[in-house]
Amino acid sequence: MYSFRVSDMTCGHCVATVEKAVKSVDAAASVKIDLANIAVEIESTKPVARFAEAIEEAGYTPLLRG
Ligand SMILES: [Cu+2]
Repeated sequence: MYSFRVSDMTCGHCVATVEKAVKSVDAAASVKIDLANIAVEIESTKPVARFAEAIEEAGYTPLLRG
């Protein structure tokens, strides 16, 4: 599982945008977003860099945790 902190994710719209970005990399990915903790957890077999890139392209700043 990949775990990111996305500190500039501030509302439900951001959550939807980040989720869409994740799904654009892997439609089958399982994504869990906790807005209160600015946490994005992704379960996928695709490389983590692809998700970081997609979240950046959506206008956010993903920080890989762990
Ligand atoms: Cu927002």
